[in-house]
Amino acid sequence: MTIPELIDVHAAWLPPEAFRAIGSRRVLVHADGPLAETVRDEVVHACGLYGGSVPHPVSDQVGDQQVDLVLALSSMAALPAVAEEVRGEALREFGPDACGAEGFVLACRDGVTVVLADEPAGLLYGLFQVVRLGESAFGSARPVERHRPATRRRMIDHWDNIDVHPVMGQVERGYAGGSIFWQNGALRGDLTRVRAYGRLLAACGVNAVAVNNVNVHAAEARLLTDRLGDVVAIADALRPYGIRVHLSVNFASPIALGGLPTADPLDESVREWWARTTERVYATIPDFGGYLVKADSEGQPGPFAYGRSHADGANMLADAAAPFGGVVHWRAFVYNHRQDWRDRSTDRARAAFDHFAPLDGRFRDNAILQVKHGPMDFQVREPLSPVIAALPATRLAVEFQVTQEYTGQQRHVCYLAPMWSETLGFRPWGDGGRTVADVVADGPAAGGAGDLVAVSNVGDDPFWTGHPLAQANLYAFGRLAWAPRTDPVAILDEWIDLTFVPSATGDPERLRRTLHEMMDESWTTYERYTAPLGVGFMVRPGHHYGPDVDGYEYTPWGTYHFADRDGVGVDRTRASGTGFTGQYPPPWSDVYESLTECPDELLLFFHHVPYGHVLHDGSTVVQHIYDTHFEGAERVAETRLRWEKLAGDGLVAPELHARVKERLDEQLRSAEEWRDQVNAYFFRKSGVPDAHGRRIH
Ligand code: GCW
Repeated sequence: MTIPELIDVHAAWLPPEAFRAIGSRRVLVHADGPLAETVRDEVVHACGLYGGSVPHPVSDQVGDQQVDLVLALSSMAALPAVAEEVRGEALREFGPDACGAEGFVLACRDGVTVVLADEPAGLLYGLFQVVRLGESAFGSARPVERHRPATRRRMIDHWDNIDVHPVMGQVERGYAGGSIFWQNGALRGDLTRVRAYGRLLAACGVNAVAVNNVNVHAAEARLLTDRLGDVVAIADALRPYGIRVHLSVNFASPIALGGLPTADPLDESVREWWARTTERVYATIPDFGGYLVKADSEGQPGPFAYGRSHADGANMLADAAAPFGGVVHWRAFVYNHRQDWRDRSTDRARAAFDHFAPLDGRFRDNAILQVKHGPMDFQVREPLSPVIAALPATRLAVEFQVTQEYTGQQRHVCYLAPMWSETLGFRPWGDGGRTVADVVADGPAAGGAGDLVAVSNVGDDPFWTGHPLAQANLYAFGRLAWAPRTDPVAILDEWIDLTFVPSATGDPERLRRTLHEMMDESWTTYERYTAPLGVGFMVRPGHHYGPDVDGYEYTPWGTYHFADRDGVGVDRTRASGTGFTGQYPPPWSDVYESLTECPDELLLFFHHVPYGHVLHDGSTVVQHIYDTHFEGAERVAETRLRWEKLAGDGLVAPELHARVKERLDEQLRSAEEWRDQVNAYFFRKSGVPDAHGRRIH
């Protein structure tokens, strides 16, 4: 295999220079299997660039070979002496199953760096860990450390269509151009970019990709049957980097593709159709990952049409996939999107729990309930979805959105890892209880580890993600899915060190400092100038970019803020509201219920309060809105100036500098528009002037 190299496409976090430390050394790769070939090819490629060498492991001489880096399977009969020592120590310290299917141990002693893994996938991840460490992987002694992913599947879901959809475009909620898989209604002829993508994903730990949109339109439905060849080709391109391919399927496929009169999950002919179809998929792609399903949601077909439950629907597909080791990711994003805004008893936030909590224990082992991290829809601030704490006997996947649908659409800088990290560290059962990361990692009492999933932000844009700094979100998702407790600031450091530092001339410290200043708090900056205190939305309907405070207020979508002349917010209490707070276990059911205990940042998610309500910091709600909106826009102006100062210093490539600058200009324009619309709106509603007398229109 040749290492995928692209012209005119940004190298993201794998520029050739990131391999300098490895490529200038003597490296022994001692392993068999297809992924081991990838490791070898990577090392050979790097050494070709930087003058290192890759001696062949000749088994009876392996022990004597003089090398700087050993990448070996721990099962190999003969290892160099230091690697033998590391193997022995790892065994003593971590036991026989030290690494599992994807982990590795890393050590450096006597000047030799050693990576050992039980399976080739572990070696691949170990190699990329050495890339991350760069020079610091070599030379000085490093005790044996073990790295194992916390989650079974670290998955990216593409919302790509084959065709360009009249409203949504080719990539639904995509802000980085067209699909990297399809063009002009067909699979792209050259999949080098897909291979390069797989390589980037492996380098941050991702091991699964769903290739098509969960809203499965007519052409895309056929990927399951007569267009399966497209999926085969994508799987072939991603396989060398340890990535399995999954497919979004349409629940009504037996009707649309199979010509059956029904898609009833309990109908024998329907079950038979799925069984046969799935058998064919696995005969063609033996390592196929499984199905992803959005059913009875936003117009997609599902089991409700037949009076069946979501467990019936998911289990039918799970049964079809089970003989081949496949899984079904069944989305919990089910709610009534045709609600009457006048109906105050329906609360969209409640929907997923109401639908799925009663089904706990009824899902097959290979059916995984995929839950958006918040109860609404990827807003800049939401509480945790109570579903995550409500199904102890069901396998869960938590879904994040790397694509910045509601967080600036890759025109705004918004580093999302701090938000995800907060979610993963949240303790649904209170202090001393398990975290979300624990729930995902350990799985239900009965099953194995769960999954972390995110919606992709990648397209055919030369910078992959439209906004070059949005690459950090994809990288950070992978790293958090591997190790959920990692500090997002440390992840950003890694990303900067890989993406920019190796090729920067000048003072990399300055670059690092500037990027941290621009990105570390960009999420809360975005929150400051958009919808306040957890209330959400206030975006333009349809495309969801830019402010429109009442845009969704009288729509059927269930996303309201209820602002009037006296106050704002959604009463979700048990005492007087929709009762949503009761979906949480204690202590949160009480904390959120209580007006005094509810955290400020979620106040308007749970309560309707007067504008004069005093927050914990002593400010009133309306003054808080003014202050944060002025401050948010100011912060964006500062961010923009910081970036301008980096121009022309050789710290970042001129094209990249120009692209980020153009986006920052737009971010500032948009942030000011948000500030002015939101402030004007609340000033006009409340009549309360700004305590600091600033200009409100
Ligand atoms: O956030 C909403 C988006 C839809 C999306 C849906 C979902 C794929 O606006 O575009 O559809 O969520 O998650 O299914």
